[in-house]
Amino acid sequence: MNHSLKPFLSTLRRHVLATPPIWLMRQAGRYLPEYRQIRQTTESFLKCCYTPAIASEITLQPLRRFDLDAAIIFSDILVIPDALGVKVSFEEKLGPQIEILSNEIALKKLTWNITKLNPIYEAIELTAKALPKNVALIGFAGAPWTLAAYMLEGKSSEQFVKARTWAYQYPSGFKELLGVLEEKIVEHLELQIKAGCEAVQIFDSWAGVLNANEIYHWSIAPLKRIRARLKERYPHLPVIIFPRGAGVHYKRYMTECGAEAISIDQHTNLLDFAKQSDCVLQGNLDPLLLASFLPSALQNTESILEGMKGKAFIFNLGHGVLPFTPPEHVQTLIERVKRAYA
Ligand code: 1CP
Repeated sequence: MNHSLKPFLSTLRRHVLATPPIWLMRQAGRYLPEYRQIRQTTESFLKCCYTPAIASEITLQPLRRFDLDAAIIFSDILVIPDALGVKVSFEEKLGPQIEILSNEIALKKLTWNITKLNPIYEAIELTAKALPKNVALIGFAGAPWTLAAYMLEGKSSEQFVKARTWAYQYPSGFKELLGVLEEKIVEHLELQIKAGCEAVQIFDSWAGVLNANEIYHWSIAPLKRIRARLKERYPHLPVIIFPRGAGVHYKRYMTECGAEAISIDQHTNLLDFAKQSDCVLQGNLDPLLLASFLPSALQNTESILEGMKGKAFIFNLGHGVLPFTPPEHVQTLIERVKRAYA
Protein backbone atom coordinates (compact mmCIF):
# COMPACT_ATOMS: atom_id res chain seq x y z
CA MET A 1 0.00 0.00 0.00
CA ASN A 2 1.18 3.53 -0.78
CA HIS A 3 1.43 5.20 2.64
CA SER A 4 2.04 8.64 1.21
CA LEU A 5 -1.42 8.76 -0.35
CA LYS A 6 -3.96 11.03 1.30
CA PRO A 7 -6.60 8.91 3.13
CA PHE A 8 -9.43 9.97 0.80
CA LEU A 9 -7.41 9.03 -2.31
CA SER A 10 -6.18 5.82 -0.71
CA THR A 11 -9.78 4.75 -0.08
CA LEU A 12 -10.65 5.51 -3.69
CA ARG A 13 -7.99 2.93 -4.57
CA ARG A 14 -9.91 0.46 -2.45
CA HIS A 15 -7.57 0.43 0.52
CA VAL A 16 -9.41 -0.19 3.76
CA LEU A 17 -8.25 2.32 6.37
CA ALA A 18 -8.50 2.14 10.14
CA THR A 19 -10.84 5.16 10.01
CA PRO A 20 -13.02 5.98 7.00
CA PRO A 21 -12.30 9.37 5.41
CA ILE A 22 -15.08 11.93 5.65
CA TRP A 23 -16.22 14.97 3.68
CA LEU A 24 -19.71 16.39 3.25
CA MET A 25 -21.50 17.54 0.13
CA ARG A 26 -22.12 21.30 0.46
CA GLN A 27 -19.66 21.47 3.34
CA ALA A 28 -19.00 25.06 2.28
CA GLY A 29 -22.10 27.18 2.23
CA ARG A 30 -25.01 28.78 3.92
CA TYR A 31 -24.94 26.92 7.27
CA LEU A 32 -21.57 28.61 8.03
CA PRO A 33 -21.79 32.19 9.38
CA GLU A 34 -18.41 33.01 7.79
CA TYR A 35 -19.85 32.03 4.38
CA ARG A 36 -22.98 34.14 4.91
CA GLN A 37 -20.78 37.08 5.75
CA ILE A 38 -18.83 36.83 2.49
CA ARG A 39 -22.09 36.45 0.56
CA GLN A 40 -23.48 39.62 2.11
CA THR A 41 -20.50 41.66 1.04
CA THR A 42 -20.15 40.17 -2.47
CA GLU A 43 -22.62 41.26 -5.12
CA SER A 44 -23.80 37.83 -6.20
CA PHE A 45 -23.35 34.11 -5.80
CA LEU A 46 -21.73 33.82 -9.24
CA LYS A 47 -19.33 36.63 -8.36
CA CYS A 48 -18.18 34.44 -5.43
CA CYS A 49 -17.63 31.51 -7.81
CA TYR A 50 -15.75 33.64 -10.38
CA THR A 51 -13.44 35.50 -7.99
CA PRO A 52 -10.54 33.11 -7.35
CA ALA A 53 -9.54 34.48 -3.93
CA ILE A 54 -13.16 34.38 -2.70
CA ALA A 55 -13.97 30.93 -4.11
CA SER A 56 -10.76 29.58 -2.60
CA GLU A 57 -11.45 31.20 0.77
CA ILE A 58 -14.98 29.72 0.89
CA THR A 59 -13.60 26.29 -0.06
CA LEU A 60 -11.17 26.46 2.86
CA GLN A 61 -13.65 27.74 5.47
CA PRO A 62 -15.00 24.34 6.57
CA LEU A 63 -11.43 22.97 6.80
CA ARG A 64 -10.53 25.59 9.35
CA ARG A 65 -13.31 24.32 11.59
CA PHE A 66 -13.42 20.61 10.94
CA ASP A 67 -11.07 17.65 10.50
CA LEU A 68 -12.24 16.81 6.97
CA ASP A 69 -10.38 14.57 4.50
CA ALA A 70 -11.37 16.40 1.33
CA ALA A 71 -12.28 19.87 0.12
CA ILE A 72 -14.63 20.43 -2.83
CA ILE A 73 -13.93 23.51 -4.88
CA PHE A 74 -16.56 26.17 -4.28
CA SER A 75 -18.46 26.57 -7.54
CA ASP A 76 -21.75 25.37 -8.99
CA ILE A 77 -22.94 22.90 -11.58
CA LEU A 78 -24.70 25.75 -13.44
CA VAL A 79 -21.44 27.42 -14.50
CA ILE A 80 -21.52 25.22 -17.63
CA PRO A 81 -24.87 26.63 -18.88
CA ASP A 82 -23.49 30.06 -17.92
CA ALA A 83 -20.40 29.52 -20.12
CA LEU A 84 -22.75 28.35 -22.92
CA GLY A 85 -24.26 31.84 -22.96
CA VAL A 86 -27.46 30.92 -21.11
CA LYS A 87 -28.57 33.52 -18.54
CA VAL A 88 -28.19 32.07 -15.04
CA SER A 89 -28.90 33.84 -11.77
CA PHE A 90 -29.34 32.77 -8.18
CA GLU A 91 -32.21 34.40 -6.34
CA GLU A 92 -32.55 34.30 -2.58
CA LYS A 93 -35.32 31.80 -1.68
CA LEU A 94 -36.19 31.05 -5.35
CA GLY A 95 -32.94 29.21 -6.05
CA PRO A 96 -31.33 29.18 -9.49
CA GLN A 97 -33.17 30.85 -12.40
CA ILE A 98 -32.05 29.75 -15.87
CA GLU A 99 -33.07 31.19 -19.22
CA ILE A 100 -35.17 28.44 -20.86
CA LEU A 101 -34.08 26.91 -24.17
CA SER A 102 -37.43 27.28 -25.88
CA ASN A 103 -36.83 25.06 -28.92
CA GLU A 104 -34.24 23.56 -31.22
CA ILE A 105 -33.49 26.96 -32.74
CA ALA A 106 -32.38 28.27 -29.34
CA LEU A 107 -30.04 25.29 -29.14
CA LYS A 108 -28.22 26.45 -32.27
CA LYS A 109 -27.54 29.80 -30.61
CA LEU A 110 -25.51 28.37 -27.74
CA THR A 111 -21.93 29.60 -27.77
CA TRP A 112 -19.15 28.18 -25.62
CA ASN A 113 -16.95 30.65 -23.81
CA ILE A 114 -14.60 28.54 -21.71
CA THR A 115 -12.58 31.61 -20.67
CA LYS A 116 -15.50 32.51 -18.43
CA LEU A 117 -14.53 29.50 -16.30
CA ASN A 118 -10.84 30.45 -15.97
CA PRO A 119 -11.36 31.95 -12.49
CA ILE A 120 -12.52 28.51 -11.30
CA TYR A 121 -9.25 26.92 -12.42
CA GLU A 122 -7.33 29.76 -10.76
CA ALA A 123 -9.31 29.17 -7.57
CA ILE A 124 -8.31 25.49 -7.75
CA GLU A 125 -4.63 26.40 -8.12
CA LEU A 126 -4.82 28.74 -5.12
CA THR A 127 -6.66 26.18 -3.03
CA ALA A 128 -4.34 23.29 -3.91
CA LYS A 129 -1.42 25.34 -2.58
CA ALA A 130 -3.18 26.24 0.65
CA LEU A 131 -4.63 22.84 1.60
CA PRO A 132 -3.40 20.87 4.62
CA LYS A 133 -1.22 18.05 3.29
CA ASN A 134 -3.59 15.19 4.12
CA VAL A 135 -6.62 16.83 2.53
CA ALA A 136 -7.54 16.04 -1.09
CA LEU A 137 -9.14 18.49 -3.51
CA ILE A 138 -12.28 17.44 -5.40
CA GLY A 139 -13.46 19.01 -8.64
CA PHE A 140 -17.00 18.51 -9.93
CA ALA A 141 -19.58 19.00 -12.63
CA GLY A 142 -23.27 18.33 -13.10
CA ALA A 143 -24.18 15.37 -15.32
CA PRO A 144 -25.71 16.03 -18.77
CA TRP A 145 -29.26 15.15 -17.72
CA THR A 146 -29.24 17.34 -14.60
CA LEU A 147 -27.84 20.32 -16.54
CA ALA A 148 -30.31 19.78 -19.38
CA ALA A 149 -33.13 19.54 -16.84
CA TYR A 150 -32.35 23.03 -15.47
CA MET A 151 -31.86 24.47 -18.98
CA LEU A 152 -35.21 23.16 -20.22
CA GLU A 153 -37.21 23.77 -17.05
CA GLY A 154 -35.67 27.14 -16.13
CA LYS A 155 -35.60 26.39 -12.42
CA SER A 156 -35.73 23.62 -9.88
CA SER A 157 -38.75 21.36 -10.03
CA GLU A 158 -40.12 18.26 -8.40
CA GLN A 159 -40.65 16.23 -11.54
CA PHE A 160 -39.05 18.31 -14.35
CA VAL A 161 -42.19 17.79 -16.45
CA LYS A 162 -41.31 20.57 -18.93
CA ALA A 163 -37.79 19.21 -19.44
CA ARG A 164 -38.94 15.64 -19.99
CA THR A 165 -41.74 16.78 -22.29
CA TRP A 166 -39.23 18.84 -24.34
CA ALA A 167 -37.11 15.71 -24.72
CA TYR A 168 -40.05 13.91 -26.40
CA GLN A 169 -41.17 16.94 -28.45
CA TYR A 170 -37.70 17.54 -29.86
CA PRO A 171 -35.88 14.19 -29.67
CA SER A 172 -33.05 15.14 -32.02
CA GLY A 173 -32.56 18.49 -30.26
CA PHE A 174 -32.53 16.79 -26.89
CA LYS A 175 -29.95 14.27 -28.05
CA GLU A 176 -27.85 17.11 -29.42
CA LEU A 177 -28.14 19.04 -26.14
CA LEU A 178 -27.00 16.03 -24.10
CA GLY A 179 -24.10 15.59 -26.53
CA VAL A 180 -23.04 19.26 -26.26
CA LEU A 181 -23.19 19.06 -22.47
CA GLU A 182 -21.21 15.82 -22.43
CA GLU A 183 -18.39 17.54 -24.38
CA LYS A 184 -18.33 20.59 -22.13
CA ILE A 185 -18.46 18.53 -18.93
CA VAL A 186 -15.41 16.51 -20.03
CA GLU A 187 -13.55 19.70 -20.92
CA HIS A 188 -14.45 21.41 -17.63
CA LEU A 189 -13.46 18.36 -15.57
CA GLU A 190 -10.16 17.97 -17.42
CA LEU A 191 -9.27 21.61 -16.80
CA GLN A 192 -10.11 21.21 -13.11
CA ILE A 193 -7.83 18.18 -12.94
CA LYS A 194 -5.08 20.05 -14.76
CA ALA A 195 -5.40 22.89 -12.25
CA GLY A 196 -4.91 20.54 -9.29
CA CYS A 197 -8.06 18.53 -8.48
CA GLU A 198 -7.17 15.01 -7.35
CA ALA A 199 -10.60 13.40 -7.84
CA VAL A 200 -13.84 14.50 -9.47
CA GLN A 201 -17.48 13.96 -8.61
CA ILE A 202 -20.28 14.09 -11.17
CA PHE A 203 -23.66 15.08 -9.75
CA ASP A 204 -26.72 13.65 -11.47
CA SER A 205 -28.94 15.23 -8.86
CA TRP A 206 -32.16 14.68 -10.82
CA ALA A 207 -31.57 11.09 -12.00
CA GLY A 208 -34.42 10.13 -9.66
CA VAL A 209 -37.16 11.71 -11.81
CA LEU A 210 -36.35 9.53 -14.83
CA ASN A 211 -38.16 6.33 -15.82
CA ALA A 212 -36.24 3.09 -16.39
CA ASN A 213 -35.71 3.68 -20.09
CA GLU A 214 -34.74 7.34 -19.73
CA ILE A 215 -32.38 6.66 -16.86
CA TYR A 216 -30.33 4.38 -19.09
CA HIS A 217 -30.14 6.60 -22.18
CA TRP A 218 -30.04 10.01 -20.50
CA SER A 219 -27.98 9.27 -17.39
CA ILE A 220 -26.15 5.91 -17.23
CA ALA A 221 -24.89 5.88 -20.84
CA PRO A 222 -23.63 9.51 -20.82
CA LEU A 223 -21.89 8.98 -17.46
CA LYS A 224 -20.26 5.86 -18.82
CA ARG A 225 -18.96 7.79 -21.85
CA ILE A 226 -17.74 10.70 -19.71
CA ARG A 227 -15.91 8.33 -17.39
CA ALA A 228 -14.26 6.54 -20.35
CA ARG A 229 -13.15 9.81 -21.91
CA LEU A 230 -11.57 11.09 -18.69
CA LYS A 231 -9.69 7.81 -18.46
CA GLU A 232 -8.01 8.43 -21.83
CA ARG A 233 -6.19 11.49 -20.56
CA TYR A 234 -6.08 10.88 -16.80
CA PRO A 235 -6.08 7.09 -16.36
CA HIS A 236 -5.44 7.15 -12.60
CA LEU A 237 -7.73 9.95 -11.60
CA PRO A 238 -10.66 8.64 -9.53
CA VAL A 239 -14.24 9.51 -10.46
CA ILE A 240 -17.20 9.46 -8.07
CA ILE A 241 -20.70 9.45 -9.50
CA PHE A 242 -23.80 10.58 -7.62
CA PRO A 243 -27.03 9.54 -9.33
CA ARG A 244 -29.28 10.93 -6.63
CA GLY A 245 -32.58 9.11 -6.26
CA ALA A 246 -31.61 6.31 -8.67
CA GLY A 247 -33.15 3.70 -6.31
CA VAL A 248 -33.29 0.27 -7.91
CA HIS A 249 -31.01 1.51 -10.71
CA TYR A 250 -28.05 2.23 -8.44
CA LYS A 251 -26.61 -1.20 -9.13
CA ARG A 252 -26.60 -0.57 -12.86
CA TYR A 253 -24.63 2.66 -12.40
CA MET A 254 -22.12 0.72 -10.39
CA THR A 255 -21.65 -2.10 -12.88
CA GLU A 256 -21.81 -0.04 -16.08
CA CYS A 257 -20.25 3.38 -15.56
CA GLY A 258 -16.72 2.34 -14.62
CA ALA A 259 -16.49 4.90 -11.80
CA GLU A 260 -14.19 4.25 -8.84
CA ALA A 261 -16.90 5.19 -6.35
CA ILE A 262 -20.62 5.76 -6.16
CA SER A 263 -22.29 8.13 -3.75
CA ILE A 264 -25.46 6.71 -2.19
CA ASP A 265 -28.38 8.92 -1.15
CA GLN A 266 -30.28 8.43 2.10
CA HIS A 267 -33.23 6.70 0.41
CA THR A 268 -31.14 3.68 -0.49
CA ASN A 269 -30.15 1.12 2.13
CA LEU A 270 -26.38 1.52 2.16
CA LEU A 271 -25.67 -1.64 4.16
CA ASP A 272 -27.80 -3.86 1.89
CA PHE A 273 -26.26 -2.25 -1.15
CA ALA A 274 -22.73 -2.81 0.19
CA LYS A 275 -23.35 -6.58 0.26
CA GLN A 276 -23.67 -6.69 -3.52
CA SER A 277 -21.22 -3.95 -4.34
CA ASP A 278 -17.69 -4.24 -5.60
CA CYS A 279 -16.81 -0.56 -5.85
CA VAL A 280 -16.05 2.05 -3.22
CA LEU A 281 -19.18 3.49 -1.65
CA GLN A 282 -19.76 6.97 -0.27
CA GLY A 283 -22.65 8.17 1.86
CA ASN A 284 -25.30 8.29 3.22
CA LEU A 285 -26.32 9.92 6.50
CA ASP A 286 -29.66 11.70 6.15
CA PRO A 287 -28.91 15.48 6.08
CA LEU A 288 -32.19 16.24 7.83
CA LEU A 289 -31.19 14.17 10.87
CA LEU A 290 -27.87 16.00 11.03
CA ALA A 291 -29.65 19.35 10.91
CA SER A 292 -32.58 18.59 13.18
CA PHE A 293 -31.89 15.87 15.69
CA LEU A 294 -28.33 15.03 16.55
CA PRO A 295 -29.03 11.92 18.71
CA SER A 296 -30.73 10.22 15.74
CA ALA A 297 -27.97 11.38 13.40
CA LEU A 298 -25.40 9.77 15.69
CA GLN A 299 -27.43 6.57 15.93
CA ASN A 300 -27.63 6.41 12.13
CA THR A 301 -23.87 7.13 12.03
CA GLU A 302 -23.16 4.20 14.38
CA SER A 303 -25.02 1.78 12.17
CA ILE A 304 -23.30 3.07 9.03
CA LEU A 305 -19.87 2.71 10.66
CA GLU A 306 -20.68 -0.75 11.99
CA GLY A 307 -22.07 -1.98 8.67
CA MET A 308 -19.24 -0.57 6.56
CA LYS A 309 -16.45 -1.85 8.81
CA GLY A 310 -13.74 -3.61 6.79
CA LYS A 311 -14.81 -2.01 3.50
CA ALA A 312 -13.31 0.78 1.41
CA PHE A 313 -15.82 3.44 2.37
CA ILE A 314 -16.06 7.26 2.42
CA PHE A 315 -18.36 8.78 5.02
CA ASN A 316 -20.65 11.50 3.63
CA LEU A 317 -24.27 12.59 3.73
CA GLY A 318 -26.98 11.27 1.41
CA HIS A 319 -27.19 14.79 -0.09
CA GLY A 320 -25.89 18.28 0.78
CA VAL A 321 -25.66 19.88 4.23
CA LEU A 322 -28.93 21.78 4.77
CA PRO A 323 -28.66 25.56 5.31
CA PHE A 324 -30.22 25.36 8.80
CA THR A 325 -27.72 22.80 10.12
CA PRO A 326 -25.95 23.97 13.30
CA PRO A 327 -22.17 23.85 12.67
CA GLU A 328 -21.78 22.18 16.11
CA HIS A 329 -23.71 19.17 14.80
CA VAL A 330 -21.24 18.87 11.93
CA GLN A 331 -18.38 19.11 14.43
CA THR A 332 -19.84 16.31 16.60
CA LEU A 333 -20.45 14.08 13.59
CA ILE A 334 -16.90 14.44 12.31
CA GLU A 335 -15.42 13.77 15.74
CA ARG A 336 -17.53 10.62 15.99
CA VAL A 337 -16.41 9.33 12.58
CA LYS A 338 -12.77 10.11 13.38
CA ARG A 339 -12.86 7.69 16.29
CA ALA A 340 -14.93 5.20 14.34
CA TYR A 341 -13.51 1.93 15.54
CA ALA A 342 -11.63 3.16 18.60
O1 1CP B 1 -27.18 31.98 -2.12
C1 1CP B 1 -26.29 31.13 -2.04
O2 1CP B 1 -25.37 31.25 -1.21
C2 1CP B 1 -26.32 30.00 -3.00
C3 1CP B 1 -26.41 28.66 -2.39
C4 1CP B 1 -25.53 27.73 -3.21
C5 1CP B 1 -24.29 27.18 -2.83
C6 1CP B 1 -23.58 27.37 -1.51
C7 1CP B 1 -25.77 27.30 -4.51
C8 1CP B 1 -26.93 27.64 -5.36
N1 1CP B 1 -24.72 26.50 -4.95
C9 1CP B 1 -23.79 26.40 -3.93
C10 1CP B 1 -22.48 25.72 -3.98
C11 1CP B 1 -22.39 24.39 -4.60
N2 1CP B 1 -23.28 23.84 -5.48
C12 1CP B 1 -21.31 23.47 -4.41
C13 1CP B 1 -20.00 23.74 -3.69
C14 1CP B 1 -20.10 23.78 -2.21
C15 1CP B 1 -19.86 22.50 -1.47
O3 1CP B 1 -20.32 21.43 -1.85
O4 1CP B 1 -19.20 22.60 -0.42
C16 1CP B 1 -21.64 22.32 -5.11
C17 1CP B 1 -20.86 21.01 -5.17
C18 1CP B 1 -22.87 22.57 -5.80
C19 1CP B 1 -23.47 21.63 -6.71
C20 1CP B 1 -24.88 21.82 -7.13
N3 1CP B 1 -25.53 22.98 -7.47
C21 1CP B 1 -25.78 20.76 -7.34
C22 1CP B 1 -25.41 19.31 -7.19
C23 1CP B 1 -25.53 18.90 -5.78
C24 1CP B 1 -26.94 18.82 -5.26
O5 1CP B 1 -27.25 19.62 -4.38
O6 1CP B 1 -27.68 17.97 -5.76
C25 1CP B 1 -27.00 21.29 -7.77
C26 1CP B 1 -28.27 20.55 -8.09
C27 1CP B 1 -26.84 22.70 -7.85
C28 1CP B 1 -27.83 23.69 -8.29
C29 1CP B 1 -28.03 24.68 -7.23
N4 1CP B 1 -27.21 25.74 -7.02
C30 1CP B 1 -27.62 26.45 -5.91
C31 1CP B 1 -28.74 25.77 -5.37
C32 1CP B 1 -29.50 26.22 -4.16
C33 1CP B 1 -28.96 24.64 -6.18
C34 1CP B 1 -29.99 23.55 -5.95
C35 1CP B 1 -31.34 24.03 -6.34
C36 1CP B 1 -32.31 22.89 -6.54
O7 1CP B 1 -32.74 22.27 -5.54
O8 1CP B 1 -32.66 22.63 -7.70
